[in-house]
Amino acid sequence: DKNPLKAAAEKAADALGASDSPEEGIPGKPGSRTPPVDEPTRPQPPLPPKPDQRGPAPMSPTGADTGADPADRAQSGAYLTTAQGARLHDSDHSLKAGARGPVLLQDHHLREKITHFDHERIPERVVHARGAAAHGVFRGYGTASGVTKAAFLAKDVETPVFTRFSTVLGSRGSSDTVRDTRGFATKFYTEEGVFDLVGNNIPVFFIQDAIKFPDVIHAGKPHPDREIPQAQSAHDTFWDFVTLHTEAAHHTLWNMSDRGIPRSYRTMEGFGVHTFRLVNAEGSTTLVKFHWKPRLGVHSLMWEEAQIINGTDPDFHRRDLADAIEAGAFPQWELGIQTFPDTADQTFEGIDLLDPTKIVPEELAPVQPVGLLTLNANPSNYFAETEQVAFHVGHLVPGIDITDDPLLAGRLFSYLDTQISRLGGPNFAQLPINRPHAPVNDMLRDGMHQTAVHRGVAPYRPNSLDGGCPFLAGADTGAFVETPVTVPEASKVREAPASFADHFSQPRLFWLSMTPVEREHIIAAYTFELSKCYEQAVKERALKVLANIDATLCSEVAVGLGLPAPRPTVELASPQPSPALSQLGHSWPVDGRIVGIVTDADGDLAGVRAVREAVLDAGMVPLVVAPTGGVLDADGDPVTVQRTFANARSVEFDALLLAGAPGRGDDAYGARDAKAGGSSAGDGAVTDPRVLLLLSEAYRHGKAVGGWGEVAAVLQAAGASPGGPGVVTGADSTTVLDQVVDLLGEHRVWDRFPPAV
Ligand code: HDE
Repeated sequence: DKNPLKAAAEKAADALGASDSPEEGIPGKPGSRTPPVDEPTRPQPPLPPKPDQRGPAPMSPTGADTGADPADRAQSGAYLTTAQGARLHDSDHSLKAGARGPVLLQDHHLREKITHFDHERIPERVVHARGAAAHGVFRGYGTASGVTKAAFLAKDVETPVFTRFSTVLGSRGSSDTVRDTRGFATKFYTEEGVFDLVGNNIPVFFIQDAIKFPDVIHAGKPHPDREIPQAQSAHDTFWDFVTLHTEAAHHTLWNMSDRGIPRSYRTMEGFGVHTFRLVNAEGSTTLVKFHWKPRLGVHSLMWEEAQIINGTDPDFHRRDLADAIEAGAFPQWELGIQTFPDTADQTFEGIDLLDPTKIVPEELAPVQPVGLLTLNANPSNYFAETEQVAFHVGHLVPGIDITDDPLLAGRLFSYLDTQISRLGGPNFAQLPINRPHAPVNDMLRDGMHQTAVHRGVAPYRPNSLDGGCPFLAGADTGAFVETPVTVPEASKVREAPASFADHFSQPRLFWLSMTPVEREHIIAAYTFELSKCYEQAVKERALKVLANIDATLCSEVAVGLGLPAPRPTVELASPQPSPALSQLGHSWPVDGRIVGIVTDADGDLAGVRAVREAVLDAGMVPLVVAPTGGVLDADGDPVTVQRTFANARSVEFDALLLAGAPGRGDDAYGARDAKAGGSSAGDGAVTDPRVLLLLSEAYRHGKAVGGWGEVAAVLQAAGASPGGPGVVTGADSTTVLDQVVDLLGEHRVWDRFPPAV
């Protein structure tokens, strides 16, 4: 009856190289043994091997068993072959006229190998190029049956899904922790066809009309002359656009808030952004907004942390998602809907539901849970799945329909269009990751990369040659029938409705809903980004926009830029704040959080062992950090080291604990091993500067730090005074940990940042 949380944490620990047993280590990780390599023996094994003779599936990078069935491998047979299946006897040397002679054109294998390689890349997505994805299941609670007939929501059923997270602006190889919006796209393989919920982690968008999409993306992408900066909004063209288009103020404010730098994909909310129209079995309609609520709470990075991670681990989010799933700590989100009556004016409490720059505060329309998403399997092949998956807001199933949001209208066109060029033709729905799980019987034929062998002679309707097949369904036999919405009589115009002109009341609502520390982060983000702009006019215009949101926000950013704060040009609204918009004030599960335990050979290793076990018991991951790799076994009971002072950086840890050293001499934490020399810890002891950096960064980033035994002087030297907010000390390692667990539940030690504005 093992604690399941502990079991998951132990797996996570193994995956991160935190195994305490040198025998069970991970290749390439400290304390690991190298697994035996199956050298090909001569003579070669007989062909063809039965699937169960092929040996285990390849190990994953973290060494965990992927559970993949070796029989599922795309490749089969024991021998290397050409693409045509002819066995090869050499793939390392070109065919030449003599060992030093010219290479012969007749070398088919050489030409095939290089030609295929030359065409391995496909165009990256024009936006959302960098992503990471996972398979999973969605369990409908059956609570939505009153508003929709879509079976995966209306019934208590399980639907397979594939979810891809992404940044928007960066190229495929850019860093994960840049300040940007994140995509959150989920493909539901329902029994009634594919439904895609193609959302973001920010509930509003920069623009109100899709015709502006090329403009906003051209402005956000790197400058066309030098193609810099990569994956950043901190540059002139972005700020030029968002200050000339004040409808962008709301989304920009979310980007400048902590939402722009999530801690993990697992701690992001997701939003469908547009208002959708649900249809129930009786044909009644309800307007809705979709929300994903993460089980681990909404949690963000600190800006400095994000910048350090960009250098130390640009794959931070991708790695976090894959490691968590591999360890069995499956990320979960609850899907919820805000519902609104489908009235002729399509507004709710005065908020225009067709305006994608507006939210409806949860306090006015609560988010009602309708199902649970669990991501439980990593892709087996990045290209085949994560890169080739094709989402589309137009992939709808009966019971879910669209509204007239003009942004949504353009998206309904764009996704299929872009995929035809990105995936090289119109047949990408046949790729395994895109194939519906419902039967497909279309009349689409031929085209590039057609892999189906269609039968029959009459791909047209009606026909008399193929027995009249296939037949048409009606609403009663599961057809998608468009809701017969009345379209008002109107003239053709290129205009926006008057309500779309309110650009400032909701940014103000967001600002007023933030806590003081969240506001400080927003001010710092605007100041940083605008200070990266060269054009004075852009900075001045940005301050004018901020003046229309809030006077303090504007004046604080103006101080940072060394510019005068302008006066507002609109009357500032007084909206009721929405506490649901703030990330603070909640306590969340701590599973999967990473606790660093810093020690050296003189440290209290019994205490290290005890706290390691207690961290695992709490469902978290312990990582022992010491001067060098290997094992510490001063007392004959070895402790495996997972990180060294040379490769550890504070950003990997959610909390840091120092192991005290009974009877330690003047050298604390391996100072004698540090070539760079040490710093005085105040009592004559010398501490390795890398330990001080670990601690001071963790402290600055609002993380719980502490230790047990004689650690006060080292903490003090790192600027983390014992007894200060979130600095926990005591005699016993596990008692200290108990307090750290409480602090971790709140994500950060917010008390460390007293209000300044
Ligand atoms: Fe997208 N968007 N978008 N978008 N979008 C794409 O489709 C587009 C918008 C979103 O992981 C593209 O296959 C237009 C809002 C996500 O594969 C493209 C407009 C929201 C992803 C496209 C928008 C999104 C995309 C690029 C303005 C949140 C990544 C590659 C009208 C609700 C999906 C592709 C994945 C990708 C067009 C605005 C979310 C070009 C024209 C608003 C999560 O078709």
